Amino acid sequence: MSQETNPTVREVNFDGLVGPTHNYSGLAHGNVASMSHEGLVANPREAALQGLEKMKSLMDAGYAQGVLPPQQRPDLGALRALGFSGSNAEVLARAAGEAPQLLRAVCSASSMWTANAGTVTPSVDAVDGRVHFTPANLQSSFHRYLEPETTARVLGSIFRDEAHFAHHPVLPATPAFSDEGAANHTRLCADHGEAGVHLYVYGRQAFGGDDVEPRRFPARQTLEASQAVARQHGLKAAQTVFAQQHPEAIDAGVFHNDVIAVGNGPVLLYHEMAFRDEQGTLDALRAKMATPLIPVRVPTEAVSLDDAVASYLFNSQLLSNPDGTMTLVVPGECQEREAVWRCLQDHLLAGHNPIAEVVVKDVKQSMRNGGGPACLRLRVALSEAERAAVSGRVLLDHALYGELTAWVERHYRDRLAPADLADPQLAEETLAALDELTRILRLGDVYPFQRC
Ligand code: SUG
Repeated sequence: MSQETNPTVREVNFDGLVGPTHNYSGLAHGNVASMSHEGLVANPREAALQGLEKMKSLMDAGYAQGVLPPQQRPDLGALRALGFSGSNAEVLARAAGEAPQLLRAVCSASSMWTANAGTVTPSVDAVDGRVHFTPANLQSSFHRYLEPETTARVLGSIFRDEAHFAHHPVLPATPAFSDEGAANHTRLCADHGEAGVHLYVYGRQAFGGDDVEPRRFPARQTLEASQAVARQHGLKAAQTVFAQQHPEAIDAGVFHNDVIAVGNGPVLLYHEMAFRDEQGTLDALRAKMATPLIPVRVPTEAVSLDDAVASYLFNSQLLSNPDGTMTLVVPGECQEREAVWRCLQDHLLAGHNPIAEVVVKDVKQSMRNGGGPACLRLRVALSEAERAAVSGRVLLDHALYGELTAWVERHYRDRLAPADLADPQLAEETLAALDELTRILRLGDVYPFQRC
């Protein structure tokens, strides 16, 4: 590692702004919420405002908050590449008539879940003292495979100062290197500015091994992908632990590790079914961490896998407070399940661990597509100098919050059904809104329609 500890490092949560085409198309196989809400009428305006409200309340509580823009949807370039031609309106009409599933995929607002945007290694852990980024290839579904190109451009634009930030290529978009980013990566450490150990959780091995694969739903992360990201970032064996996700959890709808575990600092909050080898995973972490691991285990008898998936208890944000305590930001659905709410009160808050506060947030619009508070954010630990080197206007303050809220209210619809996606007016509205957004966020021309 290049540096000693750096006390100025803080975790910045970069939340994805929900895009104007947010809808329920049931695109995500293995994601129970997405599959069961297919066809519902979505409210993109409410979705974006719920996300902004979460960002604002965390900013007001003193946490560093950033924002990442949505992607260009419909992705007309993707439709053209698949052989649909003519004007934008003709391309949309042809896709709607001949391949409605493709139209739905190119309209997904899935880039809101920035925990899948990529994997980040803070500078304190990197040999060259820079923050390292790899955008996730998201190759396991077509609608998400469309994201990494723009993600790379957005991350490259915001973290463009080469003295502080290093960007790596997206892994080959093929099943062997299936990568879903930070949703399967947890950094454990004492304070954010101290050396950390990186826990990578994978669902299957591409090139053999003794893994037992899920039978019902796909495993979206491979060991080989996680190893490649760690290698790109220059991490040594002493800094990494690779653990297999429990296949039964994947089959119950746990399509990412962040649906069943969340870590921050030395705390790892997890369900007993999170890892195939629970004890081996904890032992490996303990052997490599410089500070004692604080495992907070939730047994099945307290919260069943079904309750964990339905409530997204583990898709909470675990945030560090200056007094050493931690705050858990849970989705409103946790209040609706008695066992989960009881676990929060009796097991987590009353237990012997740093979790001292539970904050409930309503992100229902995102939750219906399987995205809770933790899916909506990409954690980037940055030193004071690195925060100063961030380009664009993406660190939230009250003025930016006000402008983004007004922008959403000006441009977003409050009703969107899958059948509305063919409306050429929706595409026009969206492009106009995004063009304005790049000016608000001072990002430059990151969208394909601005570059042709
Ligand atoms: O990849 N849902 C996303 C949810 C991602 C949640 N992210 C984390 N757990 N970190 C997914 O399954 C549904 C989109 C739709 O059906 O329109 C979707 O892509």
